[in-house]
Parts: sequence; structure tokens; C-alpha cells
Amino acid sequence: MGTALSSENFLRYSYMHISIDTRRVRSLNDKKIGNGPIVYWMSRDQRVDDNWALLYARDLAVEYKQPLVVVFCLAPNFLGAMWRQYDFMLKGLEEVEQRLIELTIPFHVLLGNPQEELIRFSESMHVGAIVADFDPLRIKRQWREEVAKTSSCAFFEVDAHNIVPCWVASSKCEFGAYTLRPKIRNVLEEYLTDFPPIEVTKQKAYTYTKINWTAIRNVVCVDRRAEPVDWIVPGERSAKRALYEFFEKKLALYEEKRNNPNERGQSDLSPYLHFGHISAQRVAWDVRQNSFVTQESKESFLEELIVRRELADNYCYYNTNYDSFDGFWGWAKDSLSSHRGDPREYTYTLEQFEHAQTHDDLWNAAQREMVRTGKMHGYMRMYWAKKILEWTESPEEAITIALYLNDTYELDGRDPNGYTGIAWSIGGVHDRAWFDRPVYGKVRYMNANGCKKKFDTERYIQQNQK
Ligand code: FAD
Ligand code: FO1
Repeated sequence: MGTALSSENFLRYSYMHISIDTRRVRSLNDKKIGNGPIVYWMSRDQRVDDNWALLYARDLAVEYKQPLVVVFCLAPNFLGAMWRQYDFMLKGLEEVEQRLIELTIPFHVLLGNPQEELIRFSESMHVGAIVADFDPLRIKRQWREEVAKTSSCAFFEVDAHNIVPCWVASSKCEFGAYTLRPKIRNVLEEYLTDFPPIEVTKQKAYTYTKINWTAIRNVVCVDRRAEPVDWIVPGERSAKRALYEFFEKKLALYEEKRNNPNERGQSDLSPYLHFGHISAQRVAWDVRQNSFVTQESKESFLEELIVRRELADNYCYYNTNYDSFDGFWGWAKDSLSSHRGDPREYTYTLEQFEHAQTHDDLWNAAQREMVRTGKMHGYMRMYWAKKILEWTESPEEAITIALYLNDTYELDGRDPNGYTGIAWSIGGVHDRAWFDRPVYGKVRYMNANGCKKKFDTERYIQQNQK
């Protein structure tokens, strides 16, 4: 578990020109900053602008008069990601490289296991300190803890993803949005600020060999069950364009349209937020500055962007069982277990789900939308996951199938939002108990009639025939 900068550390750095709020920073080992380059280990926040981790590494480099270097450790097979997600991510990283060349900041992509590759790299370069960005996922925590323990230099973690740093917002797993919201609101004004520009003095001894992206593409997971999609362009520049397009065309009607799968009323920012091509703080800051939209439209969007998203990080950070039945609250585990023996009117195999071969046209349409576009509409994700609970033999099987399909086809998959969305749908996490019913127990039930009352389901089915 990281520690906030100790008072001694804080004092040691307090004279530094720090452009970030040091409550975003935690030291993960007790090593001193050595006499060598400062490395930003980019992982979750794959962007140059509006990146608190990069800004902190820059501050250290300036203070210690050391070169600044950015490193990305590329895992050839990350949590079952498909070519769809790798293609999106690698194109975004190519743009990161172009931006870093303009700033004369060397960029290295290390292939393989970070615990080995990053250690090897930092030893060969006699690195003075490593700055990592925060990510609550188990695999990332293992990576960071392993490197922090093994490395001979100082190791810091910066929450560059959340507006209110995860460990500041709350020190425990929250029951729901209603318990986290006031904690975020209490400190939001301290953290929801604009960003300083990432200016660096041209690094004198800068020599750089461009990365061979073709060679890299040839060694990562090329499982093509999920092909790249063409409706969204990866990278920092396109993410900013998408944000301003959302402002112009959709933010004003977000509250009204966001839950209608026949309208494209959502922002479509989740792939960019997932890969860190844009900062949620940038989005929130610019929404706030936007004077063309009513306050309630802004509030409705900021509730999802800030409270719901940070609640997901809270769930994954403070609940190590975030991707399993054991992570559910007690009432849900008891209730679902008491209905294990209930007869299921329909049951389907993973293949039948994956190929949209259920009896339910609406569910099949949602599955096809996800496979075809890499982004199922947010409202349909709830219905989609709940029906997997209804049509499998156990909640454990339901979670396994939902996670597999979500993370195989969604561009924004393998994200705390996904683990938490599935835990909400199948295990009632962050939701309340409802009246008891077969199979679901007290977990909220959803059915096609409920959808019909909300939107034209026939039209959605027609739009997603293939
Ligand atoms: P908008 O409505 O424009 O919202 C803007 C941003 O707010 C989103 O990008 C997201 O960061 C945040 N947000 C919105 N709704 C939620 C929510 N319910 N929970 C957490 N954050 C939210 N989101 C993912 O990023 N990856 C996933 O793999 C994922 N899987 C999900 C699975 C299920 C079963 C459910 C119920 C939800 C899942 N979500 C997931 C959450 C949500 O559906 C998506 O974040 C949203 O649909 C993304 O589209 P958007 O960016 O256009 O959303
Ligand atoms: N993060 C990395 O640091 N290295 C990777 O090779 C990597 C691959 C990857 C592939 C698909 C995907 O959806 C995410 C991937 N990530 C990788 C993690 C990503 O950057 C996000 O940090 C987390 O998934 C969100 O918490």
C-alpha cells in the first residue's frame, strides 16, 4: 500500500517548483532519488497533455537537473485483449511518440513483463526515480509493487486518472454513489482545476531513434476475433475533437437522450478515457467552462463522469474481489445463493451468447452492436448483463461470460467501469436490494417490457440485425 508523501519527504520536496497537488502523489518505496534520469512509466494515462504523472516527473527532472524519459511497457497479451484494442492503443501511442519528439523527450516501448523489462531498463540507464500512473486493477498493482520493491531508485505513484485521487476521495469501499458523492463534492473545488502546460526546456543531449511500430505490431496479441472499428479514431488529438463535438451536438440534450439506445446521446468518450487519451479532469473542466449548456445538463453528465467513474475505481481499489461473486455485498451473495436451485427458463452456452443466438431479439441486438462497433450503448449494457445472469446456471458462470464478452469486444473493456458495471448488474453492487424473485433474488430485475417503456426497442433491433 503506497504512502502519501511523508512529512519529511514533503518538506524535502516542498521547496521544489511542483506544479501538481502533491496529495496526488504517493511514494511506493523508501529509496532516495538517485543521480540519474527521471522516468515516467506511462501505462493508464497514455497522453502528453493534462497528465499529472508526466507533470510530476517533469518537475523532478527540473529540480534534480536530470533528463526526463517516458517508458511504456507493452504486455503482449494483456487480460485477453484482442487486436481491436491493441490496434487502438498502439495508434494512440504513435501519437504520444510524435508529441514527445516535439518536446525532445525520449520515448521507449519495452516489450514483455514490466517487472523484468523496466528493472533492466532502469538499471542500464542508472535511473534516478520512476513515476508511475495509478490504476486500481490487480495486475497493475502487482506490476507497480514488484517494480517498486525491486528497483534501486525512488518510485512514486500519481493518480492522473481521477479528479479527486482515489485514496483522497475515500479510505474504504463505498456502499454506493450516495455515500461517495458527498465526499467528492467536499473536495472537488480543490482538485478540479485547469492544467499547467507540459513545457520542457529542450533537452540538450537529446538523441532519439524512432520506434519501429510495424515490428511491435507483429509481436502483440493479434487475435482477430475482434477487428479494429472505423467509427472512432484513436489518439489525443481525436479525443479532444470528440469532446468538442460532444459539446456542440449532444451535451445540451444528454440528460434527455443518454438512456435511449436509438439516439447517439452519449459522449462516446469511454475508449479515450479507458486508454487515457483524454483526461477526465480536462473533460470536466471544459464542461464547467462551457457556457452554452444549462447547468442540469452539465450536472447529469458530470455525475456519470465524476461520481460513477470514480466509484468504479473505488470499488476495484478497495475490493480485491472486484471481478468475482465474492466481491458482492453479503445480502446479494445470500440472496443469489438461495436461488441457485431455481429452474432457468432458458440457458445458453458462451458460444450461443457470443453469436447472439438467444430467443431474445433485443438481447441479440445488443450483443451484435457490441461485436460490430466495440461499444454497446450504456443502457443496454445493464439489460445485457442481467439477462446473462437469468440465462446461466449460476452467478459465477454469468460473471465469467459477461466479463469475457465485455473485454473481448468492448473498446473500453478491461476497465474498472466494466468490472463495476458487471458487479452492479449481476450482484447489485452499489444498488439496493429489491423484492425477492426467482434466479435474481433481491438483485434488481430488468425485462424487455421495461425497455419498451423507455425507447423503441423494435427500431433498436432493426438497427442491429448484423
Ligand atoms: P457517457 O454516458 O457519455 O458517460 C461519460 C463517461 O462517464 C463514460 O465514458 C464513463 O467514464 C463514465 N460513466 C458513464 N456511465 C458510467 C457507469 N455506469 N459506470 C462508470 N462510469 C460511467 N464502462 C467502461 O468504460 N468500460 C466497460 O467495459 C464498461 N462495461 C460495462 C458493463 C456493464 C454491464 C455496465 C452496466 C456498464 C459498463 N460500463 C463500462 C459503464 C458505462 O456503460 C460506460 O462507461 C458508458 O456506456 C461509456 O459510454 P460513453 O463514454 O459514451 O458514456
Ligand atoms: N497497459 C500497459 O501498461 N501495457 C499494456 O501493454 C497494456 C495493454 C492493454 C491492452 C488492452 C487494454 O484494454 C488495456 C491495456 N493496458 C495496458 C492497460 C490500459 O492502459 C489501462 O491502464 C487499464 O486497462 C485500465 O485500468
